[in-house]
Amino acid sequence: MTTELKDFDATAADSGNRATERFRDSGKTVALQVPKERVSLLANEVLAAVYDTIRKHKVSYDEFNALKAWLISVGENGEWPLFLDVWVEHVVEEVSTEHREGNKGTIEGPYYVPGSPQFDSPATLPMRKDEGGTPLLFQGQVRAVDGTPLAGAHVEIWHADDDGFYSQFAPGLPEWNLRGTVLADANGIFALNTIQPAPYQIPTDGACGKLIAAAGWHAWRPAHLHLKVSAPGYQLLTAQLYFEGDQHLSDDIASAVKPELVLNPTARLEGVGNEVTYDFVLDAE
Ligand code: MBD
Ligand code: FE
Repeated sequence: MTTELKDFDATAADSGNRATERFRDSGKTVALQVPKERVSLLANEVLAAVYDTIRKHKVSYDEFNALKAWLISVGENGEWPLFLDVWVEHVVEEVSTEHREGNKGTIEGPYYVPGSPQFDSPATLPMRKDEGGTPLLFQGQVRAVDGTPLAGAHVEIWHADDDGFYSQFAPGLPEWNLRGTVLADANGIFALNTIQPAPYQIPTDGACGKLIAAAGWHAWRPAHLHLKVSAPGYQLLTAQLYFEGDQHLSDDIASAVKPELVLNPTARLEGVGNEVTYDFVLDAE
């Protein structure tokens, strides 16, 4: 599938609408059939929680109408993927991976694009000649829970640039900037060169930003690398890795930080920038 790179702006509505389009194209809703009993159970319980909140806090018509207007604008801005991934996905991730013995993962978020260019390890992610940010050598091994190295495992990585922008969701960036799939070697070892991303603020000029401002919250996520690590016969691991010392590790707006996911890069002995080693352990299917 090729992406039409239309002109667009760095607005919440533009990145939101692209995330919405991406989700529609993702195939995640194909053949999706939630049984009637389950829909009824979940819808009733969610509504019951809403009724409880309304009664407990005596919600007024003004507040009800503010909510209605806001929900309408979430859709108009294409921000349902952003809203759900920031405020809901982390609990779905928690319950769906609770039995794993391998690596902790975390949420995918709204800016994944499948089909990134593939490179044999060691690799350098596609980036601009003058890409900002501290160079980072990220390396490690992909193994099974029993320690078997997973030859040829795929380490798919995507992240924001030094200004906090994701390619294909912000204007003016090369299509696959800072996105790539690195193939581990026969020993499951991978190494890739990229840059350390900057802390990331979710778009503030759309509906999600409006909620954040109206509630007096902040819009920050700690700087992060997104990853999908996979090998045939093993469960796909979707993860993010963060950086020690980041000021938003303890108050991520998306509640997606786990202590096991924090990197501590050190200055490279040879070459410029930092390096860090992190191994991935996958559960069998
Ligand atoms: C991101 O980059 C992200 O990772 C999440 C979860 C939500 C919004 C933007
Ligand atoms: Fe992200």
